[in-house]
Amino acid sequence: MGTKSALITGVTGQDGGHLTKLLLEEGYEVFGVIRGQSNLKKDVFLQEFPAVTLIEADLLDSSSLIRAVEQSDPDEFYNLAAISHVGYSFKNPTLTLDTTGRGVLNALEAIRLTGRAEKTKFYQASTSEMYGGLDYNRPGLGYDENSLFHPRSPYGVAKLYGHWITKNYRESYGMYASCGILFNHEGERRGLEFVTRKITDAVARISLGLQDDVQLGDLWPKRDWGYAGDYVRGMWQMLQHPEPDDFVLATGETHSIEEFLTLAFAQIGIDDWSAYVKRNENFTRPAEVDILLGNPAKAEDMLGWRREVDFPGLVETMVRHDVARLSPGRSTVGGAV
Ligand code: NAP
Ligand code: G4F
Repeated sequence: MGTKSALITGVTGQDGGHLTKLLLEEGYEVFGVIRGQSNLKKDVFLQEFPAVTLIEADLLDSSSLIRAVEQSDPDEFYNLAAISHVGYSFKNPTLTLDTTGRGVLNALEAIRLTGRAEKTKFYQASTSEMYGGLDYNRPGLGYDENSLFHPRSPYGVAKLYGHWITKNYRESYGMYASCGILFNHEGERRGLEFVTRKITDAVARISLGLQDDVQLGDLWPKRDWGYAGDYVRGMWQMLQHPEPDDFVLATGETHSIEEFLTLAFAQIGIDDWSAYVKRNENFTRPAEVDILLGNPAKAEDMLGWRREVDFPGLVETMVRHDVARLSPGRSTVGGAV
């Protein structure tokens, strides 16, 4: 078989960077959807991944997605693009619905309307935010592919639409369309607006005397936090499976933000971090997801997926990366900020 081609939306995001690296290593011809008009963003991306062909398109613009599919003629289409910040989704719910929800339909239609329903395998980036983490709906072994959904944000509700429209296109048109229900995954490419990276960036700055403290919202919520590099391997494994299906990727452990803070500050020799963390109501949400814990047994059994990085290893990697990045005379690693 000749070289496989892949089209990635959200290629400039955290997972887009990790997945691009993986697919290039696997010998794919990679095409990435880039939106907006920023030459800087394109240049930064192409500096790290010169072999990738970037196509200007937007999830909100169906015709641009059709053009992207025609140009790339992909064997695999990874739909990673979204408004992905939960807090932002409360402030911009309509844009979130259009992008994170209807955008998935636009992507599926671009495949179907260009006559590629039998050729192109589709991956949808579903999320553990669809479960909601409430007391009444918390299976002891963690959420799996059959658990109840109770989304708690405009983001979660929009993702639930994307999840079901993907399953619907699988059932209606026989498309190879799979959903990865991924629990939180982090790392050196994580956006600075998400809590883990906000903390490791601040801890690095505090250790270097560049910042005095960090302002955060609620510290009690718990998340099942893994490493993004492990999770994009799982996405790819899903599309190599003989049949389309849905899979949870998670670590099977849950930790509070307080625990993350303790490990992160310990990296710079601070045991009591209370003086460095200030509460700011602006970072709380109208509805919170209390506890997320995932059960990845199906992906482990059927795909042979394993996560390699554990929770302490994740925190250590992120703090070390940010200290190195911010230290005088040191440059950034790859495309990660
Ligand atoms: P991310 O870093 O926020 O990246 C989101 C990407 O979407 C960016 O490249 C962004 O482009 C692009 N995008 C936003 N609106 C767009 C539009 N209208 N048209 C085209 N592209 C658009 O997200 P991530 O952490 O890599 O996550 C990847 C996907 O997995 C997302 O769908 C997210 O919701 C989902 N997910 C993430 C996690 C997690 O823990 N990371 C867990 C479960 C599911 P710009 O660079 O132009 O802004
Ligand atoms: O880092 P977060 O913004 O991630 P969240 O809301 O769990 O969502 C992430 O994971 C989802 C998978 O479950 C993805 F689908 C989604 O796209 C995204 O990648 O917030 C984590 C927790 C929340 O409980 C939040 O309320 O941290 C709490 N938090 C406390 N202070 C904060 C802050 N979150 C952010 N972003 N910033 C704060 O200052």
